[in-house]
Amino acid sequence: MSTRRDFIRVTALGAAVLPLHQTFGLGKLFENKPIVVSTWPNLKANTAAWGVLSKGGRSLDAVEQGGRVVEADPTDTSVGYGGLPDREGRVTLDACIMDDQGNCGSVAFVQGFMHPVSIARMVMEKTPHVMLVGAGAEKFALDNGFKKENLLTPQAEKTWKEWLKKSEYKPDHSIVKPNHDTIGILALDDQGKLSGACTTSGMAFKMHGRVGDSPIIGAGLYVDGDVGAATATGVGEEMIRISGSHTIVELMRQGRTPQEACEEAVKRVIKKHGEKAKDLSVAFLALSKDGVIGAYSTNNVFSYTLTTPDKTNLVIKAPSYFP
Ligand code: SD4
Repeated sequence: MSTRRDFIRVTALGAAVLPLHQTFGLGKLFENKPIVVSTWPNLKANTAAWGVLSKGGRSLDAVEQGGRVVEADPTDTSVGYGGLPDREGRVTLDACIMDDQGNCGSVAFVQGFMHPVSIARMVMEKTPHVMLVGAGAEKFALDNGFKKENLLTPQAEKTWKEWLKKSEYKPDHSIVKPNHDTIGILALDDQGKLSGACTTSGMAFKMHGRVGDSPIIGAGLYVDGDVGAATATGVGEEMIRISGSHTIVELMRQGRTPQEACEEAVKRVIKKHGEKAKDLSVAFLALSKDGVIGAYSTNNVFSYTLTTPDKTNLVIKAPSYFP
């Protein structure tokens, strides 16, 4: 059954208004490449990625560019500049990137750099490692020409000071609005190559040193060029526990559709938490190598943004376990 809540009209890019994920988004095979899909209403990210893909560029460049736009946006309080700090008032960032060949790079607990997704890409391309964290990642960034800057905006500082009055940590993604909008972005280029990236400032007011799912290959992001890709948003501890994105890609390899695979991953979270998962947002987005999309969430807060060659940009409400 269609409802108005199944999609949100997109005006920023002059998009066509098309109905429902049932007929348009989820489960449909997009034969015409390229495709880009990202978590939350992330039109800026998709537009940046599309700028690369529409010129025949690589999906790896597209997902990096998509992530960078959100990292530089001070109004997104879950990613990069303007991200809400931890409980000590420090903005600490996590990001990763992966291509269709199993190449991947990741940084976690990085402070003072606007573009962790690009540092992650450099880890992938210039080091023998997959993941650098904290001071080591920051030194690597400085050595490679990244500029150190203050990422705590006056607005984020104000929100943190307000939070300090009660100092109550609620990892409830649906209620704590500022925790939304971590970007996970998946792209399929016109050569049929898949890539993904994920970047975040993590859960607002987390403990200093906490790292979520977003920089962890297999939890917040996984790509296998022979199968598909998946990414996640929500309370990262839950995705880590089930290796969520890797689980989804493996289920797809075994023949599940991207939608079925996302639903199974969410059900594993539900199995642990039962009714409590209503207040525990965990959402997955998947794209198969053929261009089929899946999206599913524990609760009714998740939407994703889809861009395809017919110049459609849609923000689409994902189905959820709890209505
Ligand atoms: C984390 N998964 O650090 C991230 C938070 C998130 O939108 O997705 N925010 O746990």
